[in-house]
Amino acid sequence: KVTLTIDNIKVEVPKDYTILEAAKLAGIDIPTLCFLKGINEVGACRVCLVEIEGARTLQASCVHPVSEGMVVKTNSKKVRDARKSNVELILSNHNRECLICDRNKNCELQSLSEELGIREIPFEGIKTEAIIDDQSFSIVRDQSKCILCGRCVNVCRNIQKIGILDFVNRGFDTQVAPAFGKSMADVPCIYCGQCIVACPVGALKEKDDIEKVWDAIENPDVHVVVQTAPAVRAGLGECFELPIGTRVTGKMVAALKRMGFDRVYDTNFAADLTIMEEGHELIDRVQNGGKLPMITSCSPGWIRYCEFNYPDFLENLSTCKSPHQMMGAIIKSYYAQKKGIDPKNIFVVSIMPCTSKKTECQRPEMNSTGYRDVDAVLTTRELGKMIKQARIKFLELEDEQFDQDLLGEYTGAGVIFGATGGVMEAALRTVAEVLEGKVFEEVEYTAIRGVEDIKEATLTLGGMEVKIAVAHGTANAGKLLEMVKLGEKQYHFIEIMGCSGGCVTGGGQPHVSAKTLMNVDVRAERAKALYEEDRILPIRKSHENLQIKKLYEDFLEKPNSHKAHELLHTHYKA
Ligand code: HC1
Ligand code: SF4
Repeated sequence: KVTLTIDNIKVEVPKDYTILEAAKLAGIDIPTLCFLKGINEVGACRVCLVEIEGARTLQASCVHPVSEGMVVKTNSKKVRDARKSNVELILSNHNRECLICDRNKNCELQSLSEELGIREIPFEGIKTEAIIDDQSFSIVRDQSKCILCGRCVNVCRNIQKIGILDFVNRGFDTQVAPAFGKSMADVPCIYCGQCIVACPVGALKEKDDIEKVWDAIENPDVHVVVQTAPAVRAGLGECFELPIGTRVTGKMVAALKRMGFDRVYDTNFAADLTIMEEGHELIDRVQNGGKLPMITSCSPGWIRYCEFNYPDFLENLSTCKSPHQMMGAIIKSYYAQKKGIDPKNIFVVSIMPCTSKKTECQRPEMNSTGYRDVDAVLTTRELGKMIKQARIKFLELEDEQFDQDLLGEYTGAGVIFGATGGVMEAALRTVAEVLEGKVFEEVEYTAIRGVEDIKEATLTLGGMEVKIAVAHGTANAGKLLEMVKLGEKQYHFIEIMGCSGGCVTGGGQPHVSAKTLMNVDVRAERAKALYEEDRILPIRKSHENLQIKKLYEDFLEKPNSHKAHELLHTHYKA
């Protein structure tokens, strides 16, 4: 430990701390901009400057280590002036159309310039060319708003181990972009959106599909069915200033009904359906010598990662489509039939915590009824905006229930899909009972919960040892697959999600400021909301969902039937 003095406060901290960390411990707030805990600690923006007694120049506190007896000032005139000039410099080459920016009132640069009292920009100069790349279905990049902080670069390179975005050119022409001037549509980007979540400003955002959905709602000839992903309920409240991890299922449903959707369903129903299909697929592969390990296929970011980087494992992927695509296919077949609605007049909207799903729903194979399974995907953030556009007082809404008929029931197993380990746990709840032929009281598989990088367990099911593993974030996925490839590890079943933490921290979830991220593990907080909902639901196993049973009886026959394959399964090709 070392002792130092910051703004006249003595503080004792571990000796590997930075000044920024020490200040935080002493309750002193130093502003930051490029800093993102554990992801981007590079001291590039020089906003977190502090004065150290005896040092000739001001130092970036996010990278400067503490030392014994150090005396630091975080708020001297010299510090304040330098900080202000640095932010003014950034602003001098920034597209300052804040009023019409996607991040208006939710921008770290905007808040910072307000806090620092910036009222004019002394050095007006030439601005970076406004290159807007909106070619992909998922992500829009606006160069004129980029502040070169490097947060997206490092999240993509180090957390996802993909490296799509990088600094290109030099000096004033420096940009953050894919290499060789390519569009994000033409590189092996998996559209996970983690770069969007990391961006402090409006340089990266999702492709906006809001108007398309308002138009469908407005059209009297179109029957608009909306479904919400498990993780949305754990994030949406943050758009309305509720604490991270507040579960807002009932208010979300109430809002969707007021917005004018004809039907409001939960993707959880289809998560239960996925478990029926995927669980039986696993049993079949294990018993009949199919390709193992079987790997989950619900995360489209992970699927793209596999297609680009591990094509040898494509046969290991479960052939199941992701739950929301299954839901779309069932809505345009079974539901359409039962309700007597022509599927050509049905428009399915998925509200997802994910930006990759915007691309997934456009994949050519996702149209097993002859119509798109899903017509539009909106992120949690976009739903938050629509609720505000509709001037709905979200916080005052009384809880309402999802529509109950046909596809309205869901179990706890479906809800936990949204957290890393959840799909695996949900599958085990069903597979264990099918293989053992008895009912288990205990349904919680805690070994595979939590945010550890790679989780493993060995279970005895039906007299057989079953080895399972769970990885989240593509860097961990790559690590796990390398071990499998080298024969160092053997498993029967693997769950992989493209984003660290699983869907709860998907690229479409509300932005959390770098300041908040210093104190909270958002992955764990949001996951709690899902485990809480699981615990209070009367049914917690997918195979006990009565409407799923009915769907098989009336329509699909049995898991992995010919019809189920036609509608709910696919094949991924390199
Ligand atoms: Fe997910 Fe899934 S859990 S992929 O994370 O399998 O997005 O929430 O909807 O489809 O159910 C996302 C979440 C989501 C699907 C389900
Ligand atoms: Fe990288 Fe994901 Fe962003 Fe693509 S979407 S650039 S893979 S972080």
